Amino acid sequence: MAFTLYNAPQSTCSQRVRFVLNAKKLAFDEVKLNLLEGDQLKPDYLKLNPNGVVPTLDHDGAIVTDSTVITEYLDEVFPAVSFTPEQPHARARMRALMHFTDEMPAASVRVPTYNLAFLPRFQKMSREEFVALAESKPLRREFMMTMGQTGFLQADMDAALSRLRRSYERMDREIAASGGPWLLGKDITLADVAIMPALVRMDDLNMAQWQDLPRVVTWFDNVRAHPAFAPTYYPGSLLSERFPHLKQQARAV
Ligand SMILES: N[C@@H](CCC(=O)N[C@@H](CS)C(=O)NCC(=O)O)C(=O)O
Repeated sequence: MAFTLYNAPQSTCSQRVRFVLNAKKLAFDEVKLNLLEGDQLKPDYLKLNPNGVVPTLDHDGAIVTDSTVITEYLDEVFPAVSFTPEQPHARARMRALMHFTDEMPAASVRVPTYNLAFLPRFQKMSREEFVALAESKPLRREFMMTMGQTGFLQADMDAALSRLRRSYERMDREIAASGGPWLLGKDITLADVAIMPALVRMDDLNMAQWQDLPRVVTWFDNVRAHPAFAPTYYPGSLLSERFPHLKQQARAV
């Protein structure tokens, strides 16, 4: 049994999959793609993942894409350390939270990420180079063109931060309703794994806005204390390690 994970150290979607592999103690080879250099858009990689994004898992030749799908796949195939509740209704709630996460915090976190980390690189490109880059991205063409070479507008940034804030408030309500300490109660599930990287990213950008929500503060402490956390966030996994200017800059946003 062999796993190869095509991923990127700082990619939030990749971090979900690394967390589950590490928690299950499944050894895996990592192919690290340089997303800024466009490794994810090369023809050989597009054959594995036509969306041109990471992560992609190769399990003995079986290719699985999309981070939440990969984490569910791993939980089905290796259920010994389970992240999925037994009871069907609890499973449905877990999946609903995963959908919420992809729609709200995981999507919103891209706005500050791109504005703060990637924009300086895009600004150095000619218009033609930038448009060609945007057009080469199967999923993110319009996102890139909206950002343009001057960055997302303050209104876009404010909207993303508002959506993130509402996501923390939703977490708070879910933890309160389930009795915590995790979103669905006493056991960590894939719903917790799905939302984890968004909070880690915002904390890394010095933009954590959940300090007044003690249940979320405790949740964040717990996720960072989980044995799978440190091997997942190995050195080089935080954006601020690659772009040290970020911590300073974020304060000014
Ligand atoms: N829904 C996909 C989204 C994957 C995704 O957006 N990956 C980002 C990194 S977190 C990526 O590869 N971006 C490269 C690009 O936009 O060109 C998943 O969860 O796997």
